[in-house]
Amino acid sequence: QNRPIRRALISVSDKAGLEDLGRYLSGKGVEILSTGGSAKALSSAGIKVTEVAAHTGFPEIMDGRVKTLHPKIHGGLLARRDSAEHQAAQKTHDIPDIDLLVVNLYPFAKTVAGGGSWDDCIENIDIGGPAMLRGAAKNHDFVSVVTDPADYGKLIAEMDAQGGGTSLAFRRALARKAYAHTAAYDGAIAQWMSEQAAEPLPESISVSGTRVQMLRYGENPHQQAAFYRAGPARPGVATATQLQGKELSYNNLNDTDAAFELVAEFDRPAIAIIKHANPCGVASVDDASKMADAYAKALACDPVSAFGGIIALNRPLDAATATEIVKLFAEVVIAPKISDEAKAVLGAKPNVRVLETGAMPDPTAKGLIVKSLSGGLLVQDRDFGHVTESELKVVTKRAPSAKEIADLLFAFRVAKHVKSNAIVYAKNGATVGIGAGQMSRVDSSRIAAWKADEAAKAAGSHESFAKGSVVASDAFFPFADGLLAAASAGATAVIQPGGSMRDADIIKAADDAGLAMVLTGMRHFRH
Ligand code: 93A
Repeated sequence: QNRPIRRALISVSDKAGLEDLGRYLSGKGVEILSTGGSAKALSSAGIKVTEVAAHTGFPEIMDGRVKTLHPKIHGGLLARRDSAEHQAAQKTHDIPDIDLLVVNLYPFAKTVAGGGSWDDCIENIDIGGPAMLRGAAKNHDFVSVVTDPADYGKLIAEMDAQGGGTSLAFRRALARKAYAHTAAYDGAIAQWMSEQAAEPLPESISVSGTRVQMLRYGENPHQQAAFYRAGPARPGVATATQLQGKELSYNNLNDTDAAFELVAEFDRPAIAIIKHANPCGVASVDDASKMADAYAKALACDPVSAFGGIIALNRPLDAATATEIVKLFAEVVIAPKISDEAKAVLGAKPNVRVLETGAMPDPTAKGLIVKSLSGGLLVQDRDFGHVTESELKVVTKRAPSAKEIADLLFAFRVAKHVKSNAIVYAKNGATVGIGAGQMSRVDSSRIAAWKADEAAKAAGSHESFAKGSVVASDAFFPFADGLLAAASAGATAVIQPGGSMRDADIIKAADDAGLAMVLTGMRHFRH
């Protein structure tokens, strides 16, 4: 249980607190092994160290790429002190025990964040450090492993309390932290590499497509229009089969695309109702047999605007849901599949355009978006950003509950598909107020809150739908006012990209208002 510490290996990039720790260990009679820079820092502070190279009899080579990658190091960290076989191997190959490992890794994330070159970033991928951390953490029955300078004090307190050793519970907690650290470290490398792999945009571009269909007119009756098929096929409005209804108009095509791309964002069964390419209600449910509930919740968000809307589903449309849909006038219904019973129900409303796509598009797939402006083309990656829970950074004193997290992610994914400035209130997997397309964020906040009040009134509720909701913003709050508007409307948690000059003020305002807030680090403007 309690293991003494007689030999330590110290190899740290962040030299903070190194001297104090070295002096303490030395004072306890611990033999210190150390790598180049760490050894230099320790010995210049008058602390006795043995260079790893002297210990292994093998020099640091290849600019330090190979310094601790030696059986004498890894054997010392991995040997079971209760195994006769391991001890025999140690004796044969002269491998002394290493009881404490203090390592913090090459600053990879910092190098990336500081705009380091490709070569700099690659050179800052630590190999020997994680290998030792993983080995020592695996052998935590016997070895203590520290990765964070903030834990040096805890190690010292533990050794003082345990007569110069450490307890198993302490070592196990350190091991957990070490694996969390190496996992996050490799995660950051993988993410950076995939970002770097992005194809550069071409030197020149020519847009070509095949005219599929002349449209009756464009956005307005005095504009000619046609639909052209172009680019790689993607399940959606351009490839769908139209089962019934009038010909799709220019605006129908545009709005239906927006609606279907929005519902593609969710793993859970979801329905969106779209007007003028903005959602007026989106709801998700836990089971595809409850799509009619999802429709009712989406409709309740803004029943006035929903009239004449486009309805998109990310699961098959069943008869129960179709029965609800036909009660109100809908322009278009789009779903990956329409059941035979649902087809029969929709057949009673022959003007409704019904589209079946066969599949859902991948929201994270890469692709280019082309937009024309006077005298040119604007080309960009499609917004394949898809924030997940592990990317959220809690910045307030209060962390959101699991239920709030689910609603926050839902709201943020909806906000991605709302014209900027976008503010989305959500509760129980459904939007309850959406503010879209305003020139000021605080106006979007106010509109979203007002919509939540109106929807509540329409439903005969005395309490605004925003009460107990969460709120998402597609871009950072430049001032605290938008956030405070959300808090006074009744939101309890906030999701937003962060990155404002005034983030500290905004976080303080959130804390003062008792809000939980997470930052995504990713913005979703949509114009
Ligand atoms: O290049 S490495 O991956 N090769 C190694 O064998 C190795 N061993 C330790 N980097 C390695 N380290 C890292 O060196 C440690 O993780 C630590 O970050 C750094 C400490 O080097 P120095 O003591 O020379 O400043």
